[in-house]
Amino acid sequence: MSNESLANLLKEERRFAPPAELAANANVTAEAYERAKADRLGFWAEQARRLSWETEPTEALDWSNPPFAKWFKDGRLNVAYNCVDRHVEAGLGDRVAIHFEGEPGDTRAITYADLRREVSKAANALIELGVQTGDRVAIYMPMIPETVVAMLACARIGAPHSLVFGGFSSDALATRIQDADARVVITADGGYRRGKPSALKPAVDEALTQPGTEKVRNVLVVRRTGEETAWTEGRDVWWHELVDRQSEEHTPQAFEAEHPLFILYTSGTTGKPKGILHTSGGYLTQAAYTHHAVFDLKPETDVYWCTADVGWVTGHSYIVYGPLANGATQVIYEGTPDTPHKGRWWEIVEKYKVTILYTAPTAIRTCMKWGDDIPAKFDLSSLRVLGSVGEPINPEAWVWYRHNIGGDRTPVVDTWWQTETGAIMISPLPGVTEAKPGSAQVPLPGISATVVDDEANEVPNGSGGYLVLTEPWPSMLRTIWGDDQRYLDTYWSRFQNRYFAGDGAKKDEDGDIWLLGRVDDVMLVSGHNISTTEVESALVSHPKVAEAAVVGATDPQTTQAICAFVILRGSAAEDEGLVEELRAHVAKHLGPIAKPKRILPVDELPKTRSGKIMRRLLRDVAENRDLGDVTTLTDSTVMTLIQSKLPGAASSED
Ligand code: 6R9
Repeated sequence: MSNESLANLLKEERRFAPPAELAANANVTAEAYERAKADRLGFWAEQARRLSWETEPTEALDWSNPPFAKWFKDGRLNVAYNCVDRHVEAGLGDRVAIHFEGEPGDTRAITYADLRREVSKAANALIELGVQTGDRVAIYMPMIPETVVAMLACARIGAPHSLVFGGFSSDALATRIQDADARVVITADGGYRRGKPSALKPAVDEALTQPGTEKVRNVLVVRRTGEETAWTEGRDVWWHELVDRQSEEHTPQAFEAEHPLFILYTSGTTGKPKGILHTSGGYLTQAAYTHHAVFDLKPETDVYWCTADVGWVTGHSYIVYGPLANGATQVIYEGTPDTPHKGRWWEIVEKYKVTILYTAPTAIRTCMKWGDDIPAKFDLSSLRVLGSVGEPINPEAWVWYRHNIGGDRTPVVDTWWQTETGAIMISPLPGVTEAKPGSAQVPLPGISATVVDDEANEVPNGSGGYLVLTEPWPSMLRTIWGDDQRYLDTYWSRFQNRYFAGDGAKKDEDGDIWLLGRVDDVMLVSGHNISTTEVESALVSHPKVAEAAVVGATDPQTTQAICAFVILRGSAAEDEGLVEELRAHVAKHLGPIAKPKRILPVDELPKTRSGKIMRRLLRDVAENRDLGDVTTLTDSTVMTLIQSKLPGAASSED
């Protein structure tokens, strides 16, 4: 699409009605909001019946000791049975659960019957290693089917897993092993990334030399790359030697609905990472319901693909637990989107006839930067629903996604949620909501959220403030592992009886919710609160800008001064005139107060491995401070490059 027509689309402030056919056959219709409003707990009790319980729960919520929730507490179920066995028992054993696409081009189709065999064998293997119900298992793996099998095997025997993203360092892994007090680590020799094997096992070996990890008895190692791997006799065990010889029979035992399912660490802004604890029945209920409702999943015909890494919460809820509980067929891809060429994702969509795609704004903006001609070479006509998660999606990227990937046919669902919420909370419904590019819009049926001011008063339409969740929800975190007080302090102390999400938000004139980024990212400029997201969105709406990151730098005159880092689109030249043009463009969009004081064109932005911009580091640069911890960056050389571009800095070639 030409930049001009994109600008026109946006200017009209277009609304996108659901496609008629999708609306007519939608899994969830507008009536669900009414039903949930009339009887919220009854609504969730009804959703819990999507699952197969050994003992049906008689009560939805026990909130007698807030904010420590118990959902479906007298119900008993096995999560892995719900994700695997029950589909085989229903005669769907031949349905493909996972189409695996390795980065080098190797493929595997794994049916639900295959999955049951593999998960049963892995569960038997863990038992042979002495793993007992309640023991924690750390999983440090690439994006391969064994990762899903390992997670389900843990769930099957009631051993909570703790996934550590494969891109994390050995230090990050060691901290998480210590905090969760894990007994076994499941890993691989490595995986494929950017066309090469990338080792994982050495980081595990290194982590296990650190104090506090002594209780790890075994390391179970999947052979993926076949590269030479150091071996500790007696501790290390090959997956293919141990798992392959196990019995294919394993009878799943039911656990209480509140039995811990997993711990997943999220890096707080400061201090040690928080181990977010999720339990079984409520989590699976909401993961399954939201996957059914938000993506309109028709398990008989859809091919679903979530591009997240399984090491993030999106991978837990929307690769493993939600889709498999719903009996979906999905694609799992191991590698990077540009290997061996920048059209790899679109080639995969064409090959598997993917119908539902769920990805992140950072990936969409990268594809915009690479150019419209790349997806245009592939047949993407199978797609019918597109999803976005992880960050606010700016209207330009939203419209680009719908047009260039969705062929102007598909709804785009912008889904707001967090590791802590466990599942999607605020999102349009593809067959119901008239979509507004850039807005997550409305809480899902059964979810209560609003925006409040500093004094906890709900703000009127047209105003901004803090996003809060006003009622407990089934997939909510239960606590921070081993630290109930930190759970109370972090989420429940800012506003009484309300969960504070840490995000800024505004309500528009219709009451629809727009996310404005983390509140730590709101800038104070001459007495005005200005959201980094809004300035970034204004910058990206300029035809020459592909990506932008904005921070507030301490300033003697204005408290904070707006400092912007921009990546230019392919051919745009970097000169004095351009910086002035961009400053004027922001002033025109948001008013002169939001005009950035400095704009710095850069080649890359520092991002966490899940694609979120690390504004803390950019603030350090903008304030000429030494950089703190950069270990969670995808590419730590990015910061050196950015610093070398600062006026007065020595060139990195010197
Ligand atoms: C699922 C996930 C949570 C934070 C969250 C918010 C941001 C996620 C968003 C979004 C605007 C969306 N976020 N989805 N912001 N619109 N659709 O990303 O979990 O890694 O824990 O991050 O991500 O700031 O508070 P997590």
